[in-house]
Amino acid sequence: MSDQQAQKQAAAKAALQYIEDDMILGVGTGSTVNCLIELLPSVNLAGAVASSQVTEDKLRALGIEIVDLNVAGTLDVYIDGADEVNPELALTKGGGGALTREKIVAAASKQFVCMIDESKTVDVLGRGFPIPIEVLPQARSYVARQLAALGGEPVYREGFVTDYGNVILDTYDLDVSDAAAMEQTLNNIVGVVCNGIFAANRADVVLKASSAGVETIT
Ligand code: ABF
Repeated sequence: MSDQQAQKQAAAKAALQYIEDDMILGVGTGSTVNCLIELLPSVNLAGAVASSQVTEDKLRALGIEIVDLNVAGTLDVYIDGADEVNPELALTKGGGGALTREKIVAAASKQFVCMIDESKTVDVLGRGFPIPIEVLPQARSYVARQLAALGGEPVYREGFVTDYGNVILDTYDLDVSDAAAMEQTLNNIVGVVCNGIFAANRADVVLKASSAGVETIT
């Protein structure tokens, strides 16, 4: 097993302490979350709200009841991974393409617990990893021009369609030194459904695994 995989597993194990019996848990998407999902049979959940179809399918396969977010109401805890985390605990998410549903579940949760391995921490979002932007298919070209005008370099994620039938523009070179401001600027472009900067819905707790163990950052 690689060091990175071991760290993902360690972060997932540490996240278990935030889960209480009989709660409806918000469950994210990605390889770190997959480590958490493997551990969920050891806890007694009332159900789960899934942030993607892939996660939903994995939870169902374990016999965990899937609850519609509209029925669940406000969740106590949402646990997910991230592609990047900055010192203010703002995140880049959406490498797996599930950013819109992830942001909805994060917004509807009282506490967002984010599990990462040590490769995910950065000073400024968007310098290593592009910002994924979910766009209505018809607006793809228009939005790409607006992103270029902001100094970004959008790359169409070919062959990928989101759970909502939209497309993704992975955008390099945006100035994300003020994550909250850039999140808002991107939201204001007509045709953008959601962007992968999670500043308004930043993590409340980050569990960062490294070879030294798991650090809790708040
Ligand atoms: C999801 O999975 C995404 O928002 C993020 O892109 C990704 C993190 O992936 P992994 O845990 O596989 O590194 O949470």
